Amino acid sequence: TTQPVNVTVTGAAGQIGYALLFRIASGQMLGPDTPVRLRLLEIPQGVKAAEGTAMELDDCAFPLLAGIDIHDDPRAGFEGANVALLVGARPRGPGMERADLLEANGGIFKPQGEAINAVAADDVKVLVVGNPANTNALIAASNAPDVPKDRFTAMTRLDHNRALSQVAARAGVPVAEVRRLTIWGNHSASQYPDLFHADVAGRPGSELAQDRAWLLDDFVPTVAKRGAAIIDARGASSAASAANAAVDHVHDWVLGTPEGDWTSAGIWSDGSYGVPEGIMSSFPVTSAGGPGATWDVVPDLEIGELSRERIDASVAELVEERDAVRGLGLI
Ligand code: NAX
Repeated sequence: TTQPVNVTVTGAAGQIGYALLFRIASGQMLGPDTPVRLRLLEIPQGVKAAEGTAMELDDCAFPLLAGIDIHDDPRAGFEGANVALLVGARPRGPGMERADLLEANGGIFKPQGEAINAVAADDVKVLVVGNPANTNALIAASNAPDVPKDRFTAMTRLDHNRALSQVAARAGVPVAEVRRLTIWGNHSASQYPDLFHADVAGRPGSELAQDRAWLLDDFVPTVAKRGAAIIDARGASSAASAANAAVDHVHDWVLGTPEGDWTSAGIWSDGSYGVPEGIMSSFPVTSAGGPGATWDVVPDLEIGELSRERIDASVAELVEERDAVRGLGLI
């Protein structure tokens, strides 16, 4: 294809935006043959900083970058979007209750869902990064009735990549030799990184999982609480690794997951694995790539008792969040 792909990035002036835009413009997200046109969507206070980032993008002279425009109105920002990365969100402020957080984000993701419904391209693919990512994705999808639900996704790829890295380190193998890990549930501390089906340099992940103390007191909490550990060490939340995960997610969705492997993504549940239909939960997924590519849940995995409990607990949290945003009239 020589026709540029329209990529809208919200929160473009934020720290993830700064790490993300250059990767997209260089071709790392959609491949080396696909030109991109960037649409940056910010709130009015973020527009000037976004203009600065756009100047730097110009100064990279990326051969694949066909143009950049900047908007503070969602109807303009999502016009013709083929790929939409919803990064900007309202962070939890001091003393803010969960209901306040969900309501504040509803004020962002409801109008963005409506705008996507009205003006995005027919093939739009949406990735929600801004937290609480799963429920923000649910709000956006629910307010875009004409867009198939499977076009809306929430990012758990950073959790997935964190889990790959932890397993590789534990097993003493290169990270490229770890396959078929799964993040289940919510992108929150309740998430469940599952290595029972993994292939760790040719050995079953269940072997590593036999060390229950390591599994439950080290691996699972290290992955689930990695975001907090980064904030503690860096004095700022994950940015480059989050941007990298967003690039990976869209890359694999559009171009396909590697043969013999899968990845993790928050998707609209179709009821698979006992996860109630109509919540945005993370599953093991593959994509065949190409036009009209969808995330397909990996079928027929055997879920043991330990995994079942952990998945159910994270899913219960998602159901609570769904009920809360339903109560607020956001979905
Ligand atoms: P920043 O605060 O650096 O940037 C956010 C940007 O979004 C700001 O420039 C702000 O002006 C803009 N913004 C706010 N409301 C907007 C709206 N309605 N329309 C357009 N832009 C808007 O945050 P950053 O560190 O970039 O993080 C962005 C989001 O990613 C946060 O919600 C964060 O919690 C979330 N994360 C999600 C991760 C995941 O794995 N799903 C991991 C990393 C990150 O924590």
